[in-house]
This record gives sequence, C-alpha cells and structure tokens, in this order.
Amino acid sequence: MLIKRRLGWEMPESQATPEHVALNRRAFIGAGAGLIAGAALPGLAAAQGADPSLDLYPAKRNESFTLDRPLTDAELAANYNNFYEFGTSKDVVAASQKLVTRPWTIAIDGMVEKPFEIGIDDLVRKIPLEERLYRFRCVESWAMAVPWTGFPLKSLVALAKPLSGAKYVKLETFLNPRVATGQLQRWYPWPYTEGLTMAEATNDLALIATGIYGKPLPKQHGAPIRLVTPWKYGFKSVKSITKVSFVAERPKTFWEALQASEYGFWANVNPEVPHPRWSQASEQVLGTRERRPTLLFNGYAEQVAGLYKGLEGERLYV
Ligand SMILES: Nc1nc2c(c(=O)[nH]1)N[C@H]1C(S)=C(S)[C@@H](COP(=O)(O)O)O[C@H]1N2
Ligand SMILES: [Mo]
Repeated sequence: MLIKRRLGWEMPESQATPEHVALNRRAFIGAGAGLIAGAALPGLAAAQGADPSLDLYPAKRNESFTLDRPLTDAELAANYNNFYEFGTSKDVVAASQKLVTRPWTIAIDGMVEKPFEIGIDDLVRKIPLEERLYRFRCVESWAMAVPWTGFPLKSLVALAKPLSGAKYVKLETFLNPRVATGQLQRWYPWPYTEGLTMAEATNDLALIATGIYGKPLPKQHGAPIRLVTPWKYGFKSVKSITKVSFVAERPKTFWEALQASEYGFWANVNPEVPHPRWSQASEQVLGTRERRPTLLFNGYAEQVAGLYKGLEGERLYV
C-alpha cells in the first residue's frame, strides 16, 4: 500500500480551496448516530483476490490524445484524492480499501430498449480498452495529467440502446454506508450522482475509466469503473459507478443538490469565470511548484466547444 508522504512541493490541504461548504452541521448532529454500530466488514481479506481483469493491462495507447505537460507521478495522484464517501480529506487511501469491487454490477436502466445489468468483467471484455493521456482539473484549482485506461462512454451508450426520448445520462455511485462511512453523514445527498447531455456523453472525449497508469483503478481513484470528462471540473468525473440511467429530464447532481450557487450541472472549465469563493484563472500542477494558466475547456475547446452552441444563456462554466 502507498504511504502518505508530505513532500516539499505538495500542496498542503489547508491551502487548497475546499470544495465543500461550511454547512450548519449542528442541525444534523445525531442524525446518523444510529447507523454507526453496524460498520463491521465481513470477509474483507477473502474478497480481495487478484483482479480478474489484470490481463487486459496495460492497454494500447491511443496516440491522438497528447499532453502539454509531463505526467503526474502515479503515487502522488494515488495519494491526493477526492472521494467524499470515504471522508472529506485528500487522504482516503486506507478508508477506501474497504470497498469490495468484485462482484460489481452496473445497472443500465431508464429510457432504453431493454434495461439490463452487466458485471464489470463482462463489460471490460465486451468493449476494447485503450489508454489515453488526459489533463484533469479539480474545481479546487489543483490539476494533474494522467494516463487513464478505459473506453469511450459512447460505446456504453451504444450498448445500452437508448430510446429517442432520452436526453441525459445519469451516473450514480454505490450506496453502502457500512463500507463508506462518509455516507453516514446525511447532510450530503447520497448517492453521488452526475449527469451529461446525450451530446456530451457521445462526444469522443467522455471516457469510462477502468484503469490508470497501466493497471486497474486503485480503490481511491474510483474502482472498478468511473467517468472522466477532462473538459469539465473534476467533480463531474463520478467514481465507482453502479447505475447508468437514460432520462428525459436533467438530473440533479450531488454538488448541485448541496450548493447550487457554487456547483452547477455544466461545470465546464473556464479561467474567466471564478468560483464564488476563489479565482479559476490559474491552476496548481500537482507534484510541482508550478502554476499554469487555466485553459478554456481545460484545453479541449477544439473537441467540445461545439457542444454548447445555442446554449449561451446557460450557466455553462459553474
Ligand atoms: N463518487 C464520487 N466521485 C467523485 C468524487 C467523490 O467524492 N465521490 N469526487 C470528485 C472530485 S471533486 C474529483 S476532483 C475527482 C477526483 O478524482 P481522483 O481522486 O481520482 O483524482 O473525483 C470526483 N468523483
Ligand atoms: Mo474536485
């Protein structure tokens, strides 16, 4: 297991602008107390055998996705995470190891020809995996560059066979407060939910990731399957997905439900639109002392700007 190090160049958490707001927790004290007793974990060690998808890694790199900066150190990326199900600090490695990722089933439902469930190991053998180098930008203003392994979300959409009335894809994380004790904190709108328009979901950049740095995803990165939308702030990239629903109405997302004035549905990266509590003009590159100017759509404007034609009246950058 990776050991948490505090390196000289690492951004101390106290200096990062926290995503969460200072909610009035007093109103909720005691709300989750009744659940805490049931946190025992059966057969944890036995459930953690070798990953059955290991032979698929490393996947062939798709060379059409290039970077303007070096890759972030793998250990650093794996030790500085946001995964509120396992706590609000960046240090969720130990807590997230409780997540059991096999068996793991993803439900495809809503407006589709025929709803179905698919196991992760069937899914990763149905759609070919590839590696892509992507920039990644958290709304808190830290940024990284990592090699994801996965497949385009549009391939999963094709497998799902959505009906013409489907306008949005809604993606949800598991709900299991016994394992993810952050979910005992009931002022958060669990399960973590995200959404994309059908046009966004079928844009080639939207990736379903099952791996990182040439290996299956470690738990803290959202094993065994997560979303990666590199032109949007990181909170859109929902982890540990168990349900993908095709819906007619725009889904209410986790962060929007928590604080709509700070986190909207679109959340496209834009240096000129500040977060209400901090500037988005530049970003701190994890693992360096470098700050770089933030790029519109995180540098992916060529691929995605067209998705927003005619939507100029929307809060596209919050
Ligand atoms: N289920 C879930 N998904 C999540 C989050 C979370 O707390 N829970 N945090 C989001 C945020 S704010 C960021 S920046 C990225 C971080 O991904 P990483 O830890 O793999 O770098 O995950 C996103 N996906
Ligand atoms: Mo984030």
